[in-house]
Amino acid sequence: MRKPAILITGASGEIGHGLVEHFAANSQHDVVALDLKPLEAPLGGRCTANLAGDILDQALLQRIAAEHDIHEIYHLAALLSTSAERAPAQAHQVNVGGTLNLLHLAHEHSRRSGHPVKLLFPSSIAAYGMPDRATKAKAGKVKEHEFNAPSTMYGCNKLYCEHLGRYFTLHFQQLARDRQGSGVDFRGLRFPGLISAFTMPTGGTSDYAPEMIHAAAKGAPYRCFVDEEARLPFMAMPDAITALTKLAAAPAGQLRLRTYNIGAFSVSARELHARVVAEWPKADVAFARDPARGGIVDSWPGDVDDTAARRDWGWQPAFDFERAMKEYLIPNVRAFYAKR
Ligand code: AKB
Repeated sequence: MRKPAILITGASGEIGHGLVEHFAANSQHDVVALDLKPLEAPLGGRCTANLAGDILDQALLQRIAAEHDIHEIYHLAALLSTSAERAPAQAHQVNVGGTLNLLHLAHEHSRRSGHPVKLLFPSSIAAYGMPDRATKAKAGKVKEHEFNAPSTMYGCNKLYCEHLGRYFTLHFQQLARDRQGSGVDFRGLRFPGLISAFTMPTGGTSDYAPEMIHAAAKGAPYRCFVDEEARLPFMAMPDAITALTKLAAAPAGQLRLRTYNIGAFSVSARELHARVVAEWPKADVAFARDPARGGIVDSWPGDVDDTAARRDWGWQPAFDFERAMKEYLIPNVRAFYAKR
């Protein structure tokens, strides 16, 4: 009997680092990491397989499914919002084509192995499209079904993939005479902007928050591309890992949605800046709004309503803004740069 395996795509990214560490410490499953470049040591060494390759490479995906008994897929590989806006065709290929490949892999593997395959999908607040700042301010915490007209390629990709996942789980091949279902159990989360103490995001638009904190800790100047009034929901990375693993463990019968909002705290760039300066009084931050990237931030909600996640699978963030700064970000970011 082969051991059950967890496949993590985009394993070298921010969430991937946290997930690999989590599974290496807490899971008996094999961990198969896949990214364009392999995970660096020592994290790569903690995986059963540490593979370099592309989610658009069908032959590679088939080989992975043949060599490992995959029970869960954490499909993290994606081009984030700023990168996707700069290369929309490539973003569609990677974000949509890649997700479709993973859904097919999950389906084929379930058919061959006889057990369901869970596909955990990080969607995003980018799936929303707020028409203007006034509406955003008035809307407050948005629910999953509201304002679903994103204005970015990345947001369109994420929203469509949520629907693909729902289709595979509930309606796959609905016209087939001997309809058997796909065997795919898709579970999505709309993440807010994520902030890690140990890694820096690349290619996103919520990146100004981690960039400001890390720049202050390094003593580097930071030119912030949103204005002080810009507001987004954010989450500390440990809560993002908790959310993914908790949603994966939830009994299927309890899940009334296929994709859930999850919230932790909502802050404006002004509030973030004030907290950064309170910790690093010499922080050199200048606000110079880039109309395009600032406009994307304005099109995302200022906060999310995560009642459904709390009700269905007990979502509860551990870190509000103050706790995230005081207990997670400040000490870890300080220690990180002290070593360099
Ligand atoms: C991005 O900025 O693109 C991501 C996201 C909000 O999904 N961090």
